[in-house]
Amino acid sequence: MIQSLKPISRSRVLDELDPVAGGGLIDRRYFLAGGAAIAGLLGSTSSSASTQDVSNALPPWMREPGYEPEGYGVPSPYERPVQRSIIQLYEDVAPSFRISGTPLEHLEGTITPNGLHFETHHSGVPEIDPGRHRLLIHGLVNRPLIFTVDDLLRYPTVSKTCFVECSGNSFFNTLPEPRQASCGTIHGLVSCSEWAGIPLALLLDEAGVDPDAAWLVASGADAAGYSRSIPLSKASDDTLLALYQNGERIRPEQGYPMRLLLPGWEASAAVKWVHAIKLTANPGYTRDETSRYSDLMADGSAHLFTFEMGTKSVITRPSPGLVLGGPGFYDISGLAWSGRGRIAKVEVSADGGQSWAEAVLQEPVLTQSLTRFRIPWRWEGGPIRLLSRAVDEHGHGQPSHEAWSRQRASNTRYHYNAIQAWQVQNDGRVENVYA
Ligand SMILES: Nc1nc2c(c(=O)[nH]1)N[C@H]1C(S)=C(S)[C@@H](COP(=O)(O)O)O[C@H]1N2
Ligand SMILES: [Mo]
Repeated sequence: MIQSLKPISRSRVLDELDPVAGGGLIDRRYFLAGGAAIAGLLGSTSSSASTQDVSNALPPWMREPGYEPEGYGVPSPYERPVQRSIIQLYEDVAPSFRISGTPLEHLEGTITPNGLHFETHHSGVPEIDPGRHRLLIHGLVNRPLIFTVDDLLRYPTVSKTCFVECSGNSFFNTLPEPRQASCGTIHGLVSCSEWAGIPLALLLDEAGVDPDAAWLVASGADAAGYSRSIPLSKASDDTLLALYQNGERIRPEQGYPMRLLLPGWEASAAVKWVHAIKLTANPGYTRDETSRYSDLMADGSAHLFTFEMGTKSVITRPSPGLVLGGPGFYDISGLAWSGRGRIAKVEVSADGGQSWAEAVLQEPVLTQSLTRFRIPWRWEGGPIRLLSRAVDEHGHGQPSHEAWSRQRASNTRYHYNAIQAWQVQNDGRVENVYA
């Protein structure tokens, strides 16, 4: 779906605003000023109404009672076009492998609706009967344990808001030429939810971890038997056995009835439908972590177990999938995140990187979570290049596309976190470019 963005046309208030950087960026403090200024600005978008318009045009929903509510709601039918973009990657070798990106360009705020969470399935979505699902903890432990779902639901629960990002997110940008696709297709293998579940440390403690154990191998109950090795240090730190996603039990696509959640680490290691956790002295070097998810570098080396996700940002509005409906005022809006902590600063450029202005970060800025940034902008029409760059609280920023590509082998596609540039065309269309 390509959606047209309507600008706010000129007004006295807008014309008085001072630019802070090239290409029409306006001081972010404008958003912070709130109240009067915003009201003046909105006044200029709506057309003036008369009492006659209002009474003549009574729509049907104002004349008769509406439909009966249902026990579980769905979005308005008018929002049906807002969908994940589903891609089949390996048609020949793995026909049930699917990825689907969150349609970032159509969403606001930082929490991903459950029905639009991105997905990666190596062999489809298993239909698990929770009554028959078991979690086994074994290997280098004092006493192997088996849990039912009901057992686990009685444990003390904690919740954590964090992003989940596939290490293959943005892989289109590792191709020699920039692919033209929607923002969500390119960058949507990232989502953010409030997860709740049991600290894995609690269950490991109950099993009694042998001092020789330094890793665990977690396996899923899908037909792929998807398995990944995780260092014990992470498993006994902030790893969750997640049972809930944004308040409700985890969706089948996200791992119902339970999955691992590794805040800040690549989602690929967060085993869904987890049913076995084996404590080991060494990594398992499973198929799923050797055939994929290792980083090939330009010097010929391969980096395994590069779990932490880098600092990243992307402007979601405007972005490909949206079209600017003419010159005027827009609010540039985007997402920034870092696997290492909080986002400290996001800067935006509207002149291809010659000048930059600081965006507003929407509170609360949570660690290892999507952070919304915004900056007001006046588009005069004509081609313009928009970029964003984020820095986290530890000073980690984003490389240029060129710098990222220089370090990596030409056929690698994981952990891409370079600065994204969007080219706004004369006609308001937005294209993916490398800068
Ligand atoms: N059992 C199992 N776990 C899995 C996968 C899978 O195919 N099977 N895919 C992994 C990959 S590659 C990613 S990116 C995340 C995706 O999580 P999501 O589908 O909830 O977004 O799950 C991971 N855990
Ligand atoms: Mo992934």
